[in-house]
Amino acid sequence: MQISNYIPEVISNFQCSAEAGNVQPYGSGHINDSFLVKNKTAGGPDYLLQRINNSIFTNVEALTGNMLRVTEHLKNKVSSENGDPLKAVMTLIPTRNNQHYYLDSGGNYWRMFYFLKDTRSYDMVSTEKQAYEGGKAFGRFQSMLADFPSNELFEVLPNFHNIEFRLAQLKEAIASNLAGRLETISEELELVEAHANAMLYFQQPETLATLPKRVTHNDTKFNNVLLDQNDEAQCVIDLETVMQGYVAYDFGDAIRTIINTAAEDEADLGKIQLNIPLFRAYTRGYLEHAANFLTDKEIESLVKGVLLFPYMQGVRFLTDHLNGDTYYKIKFPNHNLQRTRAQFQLFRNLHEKAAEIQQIIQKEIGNLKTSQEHG
Ligand code: GN1
Ligand code: MG
Repeated sequence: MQISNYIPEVISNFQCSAEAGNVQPYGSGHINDSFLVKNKTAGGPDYLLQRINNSIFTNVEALTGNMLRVTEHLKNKVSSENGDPLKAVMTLIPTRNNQHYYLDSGGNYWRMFYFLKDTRSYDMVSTEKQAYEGGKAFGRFQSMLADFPSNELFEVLPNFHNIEFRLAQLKEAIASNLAGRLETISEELELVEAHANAMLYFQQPETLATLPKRVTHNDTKFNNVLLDQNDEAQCVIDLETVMQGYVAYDFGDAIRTIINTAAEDEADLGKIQLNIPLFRAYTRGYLEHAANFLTDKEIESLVKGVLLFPYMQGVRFLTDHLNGDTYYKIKFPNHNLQRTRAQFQLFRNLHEKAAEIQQIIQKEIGNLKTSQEHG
């Protein structure tokens, strides 16, 4: 049976007044299926319905528990600052049994949120204002969660951002060569090999001993921030991978989309360049909210995240390509290979400019300190 056939059953089991006949696919996620569901009554709230990919997110119960705790914490913070928690934070809709996910008769897991109207998300950033607002959104997100006991969060996807683990997965994929695609990727494997050791920063004992673990979002692509009609930050979405992590993970994964002048899967590698003004604007917005809790060691680590994320994303896409495209949704044959090449091109560019990137971060920190002293 097609997924959409379950939707009437699913909708009738959430505490909502959704119109089962008015459902459309929504968004550009690589893992879950999202739908926009309209309210039965004009003017009533619409809903975002998601089918959770249960082969990746195997413990939906614990994942939902994380989401509930995190959104409640964020909502309290927003309320105490006189903001509107319904606009600034995603709201999970309960089921008729007062759960926050629903298991349908076909074995699919679903969750539902209020749809935040008059907002937009961008796969690519085009203005400095958008980049700055994105930085503010994720900086604020981390800072509001800085007092949350991160060790109490369930580890939804163990080793999610552990590059040693990702490289081991790649090695396995090479050994099995399930899809028979090994011959065509020797250039990519050369790049992986050449930089593997330098990428182990976050796995080194010295780093582990000195870098604090915090609550991190772990999927800070720019399209996971909703901006309002004036392109101002409104809400951070896609909270399913919120876990304990390093702040540089979120910074690096965000920069992966912000600094790139092309799409994540751009086929024409010549179009993949670095937009430094957008990087600077994001960094400024981020640090304005995060600098007050970051340690010097964390600030130093940010550039490591910037290099790691396109590299690791490329490794993950390449692994999936070798395995026959079983993890990420693809739109055409060899899509994962095209994504890999685009991410590795971005990595090459960033690697060349790492010193400049580092200087910009330092300069923005310096500016912030000066303006605080004078303000
Ligand atoms: C996946 O589905 P989406 O777009 O939210 C992936 C992220 C990757 C991203 C690459 C659970 O996120 O880790 O960075 O694709 N999510 C998971 O675009 O693997
Ligand atoms: Mg995601």
